[in-house]
Amino acid sequence: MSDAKSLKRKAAEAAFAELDEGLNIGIGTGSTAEEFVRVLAEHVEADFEMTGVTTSERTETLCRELGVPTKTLDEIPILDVTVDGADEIDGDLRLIKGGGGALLREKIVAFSSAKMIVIADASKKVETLGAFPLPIEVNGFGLMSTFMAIRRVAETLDLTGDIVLRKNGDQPFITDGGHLILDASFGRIPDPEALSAALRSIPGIVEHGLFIKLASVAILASEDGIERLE
Ligand code: ABF
Repeated sequence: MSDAKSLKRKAAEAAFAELDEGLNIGIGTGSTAEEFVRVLAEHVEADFEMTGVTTSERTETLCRELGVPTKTLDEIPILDVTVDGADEIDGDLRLIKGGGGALLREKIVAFSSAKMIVIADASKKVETLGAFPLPIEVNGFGLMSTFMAIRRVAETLDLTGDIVLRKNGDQPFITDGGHLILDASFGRIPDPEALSAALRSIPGIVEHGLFIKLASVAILASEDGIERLE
């Protein structure tokens, strides 16, 4: 197992160790969340009881392949816990998510959960959010107008930088919900709450990748061991 993969596995195992049997668990997206699915699958095979609600078609497919039982969020609208990865995590447990393109379902599932455990390798911890481009999921209708509105509201917060349409090869990347993603390279986001509120005022934005007051715990794995933030 590569070093990076083994750190993800370590974080996933530490998150699993915090779970009781019989829970309804939101399951995130991305390579770290996939390690968590693998850990779950091993325990399910040994008769550990749980039900998962996945945050993407990609995670749903992996759960099916590995025999992790899932239901839809409509079948289980309130979850005990969600375990998911992140692109950046700051000291106040504010996150940037959406690098994997699943931010809308991830946010809906996290919001529907009593608790959100973030798992990551320690390199995801940052002083200030923003080095990772902020993913913003937008409706295809009026794309240019939404793009310009994002620029405008960002400038009122002194945030500048490239905003680009995410591509999949030479085609626009399409989310599981059928939307597009704009990746905004602001560099530093000193006031994530203000940016979140400003983006929320733009009708063409479906959701953005700032997760604020959603994570309860972050489990960060490094060569030195596990750091737990809460
Ligand atoms: C999901 O996967 C996303 O919100 C985040 O963008 C990404 C992290 O991916 P990885 O675990 O592969 O670094 O959690």
